[in-house]
Amino acid sequence: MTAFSPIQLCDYLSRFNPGLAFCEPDAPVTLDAPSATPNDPLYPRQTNLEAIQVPAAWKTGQFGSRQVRVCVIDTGVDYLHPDLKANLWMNTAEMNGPGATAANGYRNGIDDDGDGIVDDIYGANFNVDPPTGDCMDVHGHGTHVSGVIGAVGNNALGIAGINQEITMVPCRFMDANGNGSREQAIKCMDWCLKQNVQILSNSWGEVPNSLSLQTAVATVAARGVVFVSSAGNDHTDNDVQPHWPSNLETDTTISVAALDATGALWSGSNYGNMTVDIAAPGVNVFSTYIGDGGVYSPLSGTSVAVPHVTGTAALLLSQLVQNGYNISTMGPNKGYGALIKKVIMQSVDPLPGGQVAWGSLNTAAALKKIAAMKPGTQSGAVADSAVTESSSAAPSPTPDLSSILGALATFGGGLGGNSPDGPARLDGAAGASGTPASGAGGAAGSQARAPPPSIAAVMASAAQDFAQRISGGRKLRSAGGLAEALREAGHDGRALWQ
Ligand SMILES: [Ca+2]
Ligand SMILES: [Ca+2]
Ligand SMILES: [Ca+2]
Repeated sequence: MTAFSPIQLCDYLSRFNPGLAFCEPDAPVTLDAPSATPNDPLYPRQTNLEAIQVPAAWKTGQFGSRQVRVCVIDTGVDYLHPDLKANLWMNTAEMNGPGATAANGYRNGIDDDGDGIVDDIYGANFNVDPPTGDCMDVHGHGTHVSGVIGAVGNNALGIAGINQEITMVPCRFMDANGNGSREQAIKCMDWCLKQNVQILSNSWGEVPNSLSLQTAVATVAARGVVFVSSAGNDHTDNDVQPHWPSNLETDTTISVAALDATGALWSGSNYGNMTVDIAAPGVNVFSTYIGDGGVYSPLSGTSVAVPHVTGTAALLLSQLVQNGYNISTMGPNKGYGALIKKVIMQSVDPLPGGQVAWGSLNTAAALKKIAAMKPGTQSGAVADSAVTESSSAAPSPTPDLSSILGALATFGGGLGGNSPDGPARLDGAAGASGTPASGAGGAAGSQARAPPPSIAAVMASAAQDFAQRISGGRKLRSAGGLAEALREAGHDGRALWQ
């Protein structure tokens, strides 16, 4: 059969459709399909991806999945950024509320999904009281982190995220200057869990430790949710001088140091043979930023290293989805956080010097370990004994974080279990020079108030219980371990403040 020319085709169609208003030649339809060599024009500047073997991971055909949800607990996200928008969460329950239309931005003034936030269409903002649904980033930090995790890939625009497809859920707890508090961060964790996320990305730190923080992180771990956090930018040893929350140790928490462009530990990064798990690129990393029309910028710090681990964890979960796993963390399911941590730690490249517990992140090696893993089968490539933490125990009742917050709120004022609430600090907002950010905060809050003993006792007991459950009865890694932190917190909460 001879192919019609466009004009012949028009003639042909017109014969049978006298009312035909117009016709035009067909053209191939192109999708923004992911690619192992994405066409994003700034991709050549993303040497950070090559450093952790992301292109090799993509070559296996794994580019991420919309079914994987990552909460970015930070300064918010520019949800209008053209290179992020398609990979951001949108709350369909709020969008389908009565009277919610595109014209009013789906804002009907009602908390349609009952998660405590009115019109949280793109995310939530706990930096203000009462919290709102406005998670727009007016700082830049959260937008940068998000781009590393999941900027839209192969859309001929900007950069590609480690996950070319993903669902990112922004929770803002910091203001335009990068100031937030531990209490606000815990509220974000609580809200994020309600959205059935599988990973929490935390590029902040230097908050005072407390039973409330420990309990919150333990609750995250009990749900099987991965908790990635930054080791800090003071070039200090976290084994000696604890950094929170990164020093909290569970089977799903990962503390991240930063590497420079040569693959050595960045001169500003905190370290710790016992308390820092892994290192990832953190100097002059190019990613999305705030600004009109879609802006990009380099940043440095352990903050920037975190999303490399977060993004890798998300890519692994996408592979599990593809292999038939149900990765939901909603009860009665328990997520795969412990497995994901184990796989990432057992796939590192060596980092000489013992500056971190495991080594440098290798995304392709981690993905390879689980490529053939199927539900109900033993994970042959993953050694059970190589990580100090226990493997996932049987599903246990999930504590409700909001009830913990409610109990603590009765203390009045800040949410301190043993120490006052204090400012949280971004672990890295440095510019292209790679110098560490001085950050905000660093000063302790008001004098510690002794909480009512009865509630404190209940909290201690609950946290001990979580620690016991998570450790499976085994001793957690020593310095910075949750059990140790609990003991120290019971001794003197203020001693834990940096
Ligand atoms: Ca809501
Ligand atoms: Ca609504
Ligand atoms: Ca892009």
